[in-house]
Amino acid sequence: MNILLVNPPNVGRSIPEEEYGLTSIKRIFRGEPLGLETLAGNLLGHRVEILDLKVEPLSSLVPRLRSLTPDIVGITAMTCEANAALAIAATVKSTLPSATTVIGGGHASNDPAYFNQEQVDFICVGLGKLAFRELVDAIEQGRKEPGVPGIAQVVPGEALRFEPRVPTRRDLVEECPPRYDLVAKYRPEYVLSAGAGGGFRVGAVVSAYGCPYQCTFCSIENMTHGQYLLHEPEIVARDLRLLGGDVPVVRLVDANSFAKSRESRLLARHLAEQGLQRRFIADVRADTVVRTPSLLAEWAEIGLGFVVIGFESVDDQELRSVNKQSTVDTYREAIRILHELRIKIIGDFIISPQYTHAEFDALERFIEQEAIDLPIVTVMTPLPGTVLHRQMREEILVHDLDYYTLTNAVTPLRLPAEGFYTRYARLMTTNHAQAKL
Ligand code: B12
Ligand code: SF4
Repeated sequence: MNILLVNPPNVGRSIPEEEYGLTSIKRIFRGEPLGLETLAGNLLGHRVEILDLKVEPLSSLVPRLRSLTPDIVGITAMTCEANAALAIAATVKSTLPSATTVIGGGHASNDPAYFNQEQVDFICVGLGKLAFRELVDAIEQGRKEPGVPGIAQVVPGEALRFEPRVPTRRDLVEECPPRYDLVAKYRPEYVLSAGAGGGFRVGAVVSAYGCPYQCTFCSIENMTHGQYLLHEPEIVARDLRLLGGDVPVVRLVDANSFAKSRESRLLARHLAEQGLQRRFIADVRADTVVRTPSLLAEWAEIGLGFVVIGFESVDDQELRSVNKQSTVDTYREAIRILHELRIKIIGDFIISPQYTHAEFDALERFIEQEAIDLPIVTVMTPLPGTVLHRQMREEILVHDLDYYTLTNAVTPLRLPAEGFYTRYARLMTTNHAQAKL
């Protein structure tokens, strides 16, 4: 069968970018759609193409549909891309009415019912590498009701029913690598760039899926039913080799890298033995750094150059309220260790729409005093499917998912909108201009 996998455009509304002069966010990270490359890896025997609409114009969709005439079109989507994914599915149906449309990814895994609409045929809830393959096989065999765990069949107007899929190592189908070759022509566009530091080509590799923690705002838990699944070191090494030596920076796109210290040490040693040093970026918790500084040191030796740390807040009470299971003291210690190891820090912070000038001041002070190399500040957003969403449901003022780019207040502000967004835009613009990566 012919299968087209589509990455939606870089969409979404952003009030600080549209109205308050913020321009730096979308420039910093551009990345490959590894989820789609991963699905493609387990579709041997089919003709598979990837259309990355974050690189190509949206107008390329219809010509590509006409030239490939796919039997199945798979679309990935985060929450802010949910409406874009629905629009793409509608275009597929109007261009090729017989094609089957499947939506998967972050939003589908957290709020599958959102896609229970007529232009969609199936929704993949959670990891899709094995589930999608099983669905494709069922479609090829002409089964009307595929009954694949983790795949919901759309019935508009009725409640969505499907058997959940709790993933195991089997779902990783480790023997089939991601199809990096399918995005080879886009590779020069996948860059990390910030401030005075210039840009680097960046590639993506997974070493772990899911996360053992449950921060209330985070949508990762539903991707894996709370499981934390690791790839074998040989698999990570294979994927690094396939990605190629001409991609100097590799982002481990795990939600939480190094959460199992023994396994992470074995991985570092295996990569060192194989001569697979790269400039790595990894998302690491601050308490992991404090608990196992020697692990970070081993990774620094094989090239760990940047860590992304979800600090979220610089106030212990706020950290407790989102179940972060960490403290500001731990943050300061982690930062000290990382500075000593010369590992650069990309710090994720979440500001609450309830912030006043005092909280903005405290955050600015922390970022400056602790010399965070690149702060990324987002606005607390109750993403559908998360605990935070259940807690704040009644307070949500903006329901249009186009605004769920994490840069807008979708719940009430305490400061006047102009004051809030002006400070937010200033915080990001100043820090990004000074960033050196
Ligand atoms: C790399 C990345 C990006 C990249 C590229 C992503 C891309 N598709 O092109 C870039 C830098 C562009 C990006 C941008 C943003 N991102 Co981002 N990103 C990630 C990150 C770190 C890794 C994603 C990844 O590659 N995972 C590895 C692959 C293998 O897994 P996967 O994509 O989940 O795919 C599997 C399943 O989901 C499923 N699946 C996925 N798609 C499909 C499709 C079908 C048909 C099927 C059957 C199955 C399926 O099967 C796959 C294989 O098992 C995640 C965090 C994380 N660790 O997940 C955040 C994450 C996805 N991003 C997030 C956010 C918020 C954003 C931004 C809004 C940030 C911002 N404020 O600018 C923007 C939005 C872009 C836009 N449209 O404007 C959130 C999404 C939360 C949500 N529910 O919406 C995440 C979860 C991080 C977080 N903070 O919580 N991002
Ligand atoms: S925010 Fe980070 S530590 Fe918390 S649940 Fe999500 S991935 Fe895990």
